[in-house]
Amino acid sequence: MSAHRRAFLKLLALGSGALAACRQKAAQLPSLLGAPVRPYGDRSPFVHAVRQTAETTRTPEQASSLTPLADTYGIITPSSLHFERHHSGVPTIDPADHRLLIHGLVDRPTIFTVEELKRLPSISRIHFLECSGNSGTGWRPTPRPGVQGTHGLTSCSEWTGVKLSLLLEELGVQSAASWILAEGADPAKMTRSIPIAKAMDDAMVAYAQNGEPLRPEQGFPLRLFLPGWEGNANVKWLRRLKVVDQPYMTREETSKYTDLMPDGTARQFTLTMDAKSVVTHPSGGQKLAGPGFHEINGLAWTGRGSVARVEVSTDGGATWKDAALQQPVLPRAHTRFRFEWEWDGSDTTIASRVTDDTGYRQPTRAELVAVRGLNSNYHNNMIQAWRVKADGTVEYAVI
Ligand SMILES: Nc1nc2c(c(=O)[nH]1)N[C@H]1C(S)=C(S)[C@@H](COP(=O)(O)O)O[C@H]1N2
Ligand SMILES: [Mo]
Repeated sequence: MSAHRRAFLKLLALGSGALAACRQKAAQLPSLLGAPVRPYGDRSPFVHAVRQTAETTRTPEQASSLTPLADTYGIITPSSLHFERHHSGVPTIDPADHRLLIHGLVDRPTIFTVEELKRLPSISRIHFLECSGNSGTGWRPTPRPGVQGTHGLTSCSEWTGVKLSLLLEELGVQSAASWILAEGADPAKMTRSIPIAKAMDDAMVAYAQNGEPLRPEQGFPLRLFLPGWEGNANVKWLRRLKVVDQPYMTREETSKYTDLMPDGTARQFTLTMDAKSVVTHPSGGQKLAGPGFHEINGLAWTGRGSVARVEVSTDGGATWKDAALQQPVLPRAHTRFRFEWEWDGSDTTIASRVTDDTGYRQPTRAELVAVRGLNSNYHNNMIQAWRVKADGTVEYAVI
């Protein structure tokens, strides 16, 4: 008999006393009318999960907040819980006043209003967005209490906008063009250089997220969206795209968002996010009610394509078994995995590892450090483990 079937039979074995108590409770349900309709929805007052502010956040320049991954379900992150990272606060932009200038090595430099962009053919795609600083905790010895702290700088939404290739084709890209400088309208005027190949492939100028206009935190009214690429390059409050013939070596691609290698050189323009997975339940800070059936589940994603396989270990990495992948499994999107587990109540360590459809498998911390050393801040995709102690409490662990 399967573990979950046994757990279910235990639930069914309720005594008749419990059934009578349940009927009595039903009879006492209030008969007064409920609350009226609301013009804009809010969640139940009994639901409390919130974005946590990262501990480094002291000023608007350092601001970031983390998605409560342990309290989200499926693959879509509610817009209200999408992680945030901004370098100079969230600007308030009236879309009627906002413009997008596309200039440089194009035949017809053009200024678009938001309304003009919305009149063009649109596309909608479900994709994750991940800061390359996500799970950077793995580089340092300080453990974090839970998965929100270790992995909360990733979220997944349906994004709607205009394909950047459509705009560039209409404007006529000149043959010398090889990069695009993207600039935001926030006080930081954040800028990144983007290879033209990405712009002509799947990049989009997004104006909507999860069925409504972008949230101000996510770049209202326009953001550059680069599926599978590090969060930083997805310039928010997008106001300018300059088509150029070289990378501009901006602050965000020189002193930041580069990783120092053991030989003293730095990895630069590491734009694609490597495959990563993490168990969100049970995870650090949670407490299991007791031995018996528990569903282990979590998220896996890769910037290089789709998740092909997720394996789970319940013995500290000694053995691995395949997890089930929840459909749909979409390219460059969060993928939910599930694994049925019968916990015998002993102290053990659980973890997940993903393999993507390029054949690349998520490394252990030792495998990652052997290649990258310990001077990096970004792009840590090591296997994250959780120790389940005999009393049911769950803690950060490394295997
Ligand atoms: N204009 C602008 N774009 C920006 C930023 C910013 O501060 N200003 N932050 C970047 C960083 S570091 C990340 S990780 C993502 C975060 O996007 P989000 O806040 O929508 O999650 O936006 C990127 N785009
Ligand atoms: Mo970021």
